Amino acid sequence: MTDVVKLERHDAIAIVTVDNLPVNALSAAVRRGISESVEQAIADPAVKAIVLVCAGRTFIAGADITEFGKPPQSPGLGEVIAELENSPKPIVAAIHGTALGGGLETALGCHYRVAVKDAKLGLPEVKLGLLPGAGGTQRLPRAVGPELAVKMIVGGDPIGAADAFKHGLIDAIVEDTVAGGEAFARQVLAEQRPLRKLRDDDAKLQAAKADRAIFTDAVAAMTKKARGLEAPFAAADAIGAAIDLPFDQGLKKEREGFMKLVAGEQSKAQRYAFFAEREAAKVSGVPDGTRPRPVARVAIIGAGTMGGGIAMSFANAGIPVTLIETGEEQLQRGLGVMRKNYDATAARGGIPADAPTKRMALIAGVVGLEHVKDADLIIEAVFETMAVKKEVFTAIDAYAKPGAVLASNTSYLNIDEIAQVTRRPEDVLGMHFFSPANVMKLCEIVRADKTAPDALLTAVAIARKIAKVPAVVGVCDGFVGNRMLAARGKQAEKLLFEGALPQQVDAVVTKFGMPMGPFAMGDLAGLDIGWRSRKDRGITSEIADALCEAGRFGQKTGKGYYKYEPGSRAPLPDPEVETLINDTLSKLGLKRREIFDQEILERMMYPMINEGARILEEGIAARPSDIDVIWLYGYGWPVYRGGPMFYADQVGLKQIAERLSYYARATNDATLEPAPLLARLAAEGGNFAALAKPAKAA
Ligand code: 3H9
Repeated sequence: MTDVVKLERHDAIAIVTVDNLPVNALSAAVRRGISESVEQAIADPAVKAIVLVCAGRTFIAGADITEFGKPPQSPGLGEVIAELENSPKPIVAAIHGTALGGGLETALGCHYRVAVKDAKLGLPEVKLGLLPGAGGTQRLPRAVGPELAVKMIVGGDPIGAADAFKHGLIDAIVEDTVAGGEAFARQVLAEQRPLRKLRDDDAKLQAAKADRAIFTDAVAAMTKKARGLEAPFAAADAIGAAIDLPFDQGLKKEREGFMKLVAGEQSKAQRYAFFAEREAAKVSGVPDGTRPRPVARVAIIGAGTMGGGIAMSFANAGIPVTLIETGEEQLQRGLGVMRKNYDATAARGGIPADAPTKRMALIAGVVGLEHVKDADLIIEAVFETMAVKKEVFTAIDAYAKPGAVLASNTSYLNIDEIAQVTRRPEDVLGMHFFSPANVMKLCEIVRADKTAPDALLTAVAIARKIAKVPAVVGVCDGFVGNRMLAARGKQAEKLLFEGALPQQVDAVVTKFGMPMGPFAMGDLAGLDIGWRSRKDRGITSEIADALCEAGRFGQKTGKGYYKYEPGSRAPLPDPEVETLINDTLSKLGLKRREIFDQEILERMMYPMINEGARILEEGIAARPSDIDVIWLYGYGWPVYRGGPMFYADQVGLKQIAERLSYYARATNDATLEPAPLLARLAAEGGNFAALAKPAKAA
């Protein structure tokens, strides 16, 4: 019919195949193709039933996200779905891969759905700051009941075929989409008519109509973590309309909600983040045809918090790990912590009951660095000093097999220097995981001077395989994330000397959407670490030093910038800290001034953005979007604000440059002057987005 949709006939069964790689997104051509094919099949007297299938790796994975924000093209998806639903001949959607968003909505417009056993079905629109806009909020509750519909639509996670079958979302599990779909279609030919249209089937809504708490409780549970986000609440409203209103009115309500969200700032940021994440996996400056090296076994050195978390990430992906410690006691302690973590997750229902044993079985704990010899990738996660790292890398070099990739999990040390102690610097790079490493999704992949392209791609590929989001960065102190964080930390500290209190600074940062402010974060990490390092370097920071001298090391001592009730991690403002700050300032002859929240916000965010600009200038990050990915996945930057560089473009670079210059003068701090790149873009009326360089696919 068209290039992207084909129509064939197998006797009485018409097969409509969508073939729009890579994920069969519903572009205008696909919508037109489905509509025309179905029309033709209906008109053909020899056709008695229609099967809708997809070529390639997946059923339709949704609307074409790149079309959002552009003028709409006919036919709209809603119209196509109505055509399917109103077809006088039964239509069977046969699903493999992932039927997502508009893809599942298309399937919900069909009279029957079948799927292969590893298929997944979901409405993930909330993750793009949207709600399902082609009837999903009205048909899914009618297919599976409002409770599960809320879970799937407001939460955005897909379900597997077995669950889908159990809850009536699909009618059968088949071996193969075309053969299985066709066989199913023949089977239902003789079934009683009229055909079932989900729009007319209110049976599963009755319980929630009688007792609205079924719906509101489900919404409350699913929106608990939706702070600051608009889409989950709008999606819940649309599902509520399915319960309260006739189908067509519910559909209208859904449409209004969708149109509002798709035009809004949040969805724009979330769609940007979706593509930024995929872009980050494409590495620039790698010759065409470079392939990652195979990785069958990984060795991790160090069974502490980081090493253990990294080992769990590999075991979670089914990759065998050799976990190496220097002594039996440390090893057993590390393995014990991992087992406890797994058990706790299983007890919460986060993983199947047998998963802890299965995953621990993939982790072989051993003592002695010689055990790295079988590994294709070795990740060092030992104490953060250069001397220790060098010692460990010298030993790895002695034992590792040729071609193994040697990675350090350092969060700031110079990888070039580490690589120099080996005879194979081309195999050395950084893989900087974030704590807790089994939870946090970011992995900064640090490309050193001599890192070979295929070693780099190996790290990127394996990071994706263990469900991390990789971002390639260059060597500098703190790499991208921690270097920008340090720029923010410096301002946070200065604000205390000028009159702000920790809770005021933190409140501005959390109101912006970050999970924690800098002072609560300091308390969590432990203030004694910075204190010791300042002492070593002969540096003072009078307020932080005074806190440590008073034994206030943060959460671990129940007191830091805040106080903590026993057993609680909730930071409580402490009048003693205010007194301590006042005393320190009077000793230094400083006076507190009133500082408004807007100043705090600007001084928390703009210096970070400025540092981001320097990072781009120096080529430490290849693209502004890579920096955004690092903040989204490593530091909990709110996805609806896209990331610091995206946010900067929204505020306007001219405004940011002006404010930075102002603060440079007002606080006598030349480091706040706009970086040359930022100053240039601001003067030209430019933005970071325009700098995005296309990369070659990894
Ligand atoms: C929606 O449906 C709204 C409707 O309710 C209402 C309409 C009125 N569009 O992720 P991958 C690209 S909203 C355009 O690396 P995987 C992606 O950018 C949509 N492009 O593969 C990448 O391009 P490139 C609801 C898309 O195997 C390539 O495909 N649906 C789309 O790891 C491969 O992607 C969703 O939110 C798209 N919809 O994962 C699903 N999807 O190679 C979004 C992907 O140039 N998609 N691309 O970098 C996904 O979750 C994953 O892509 C999927 C495959 C699980 C499907």
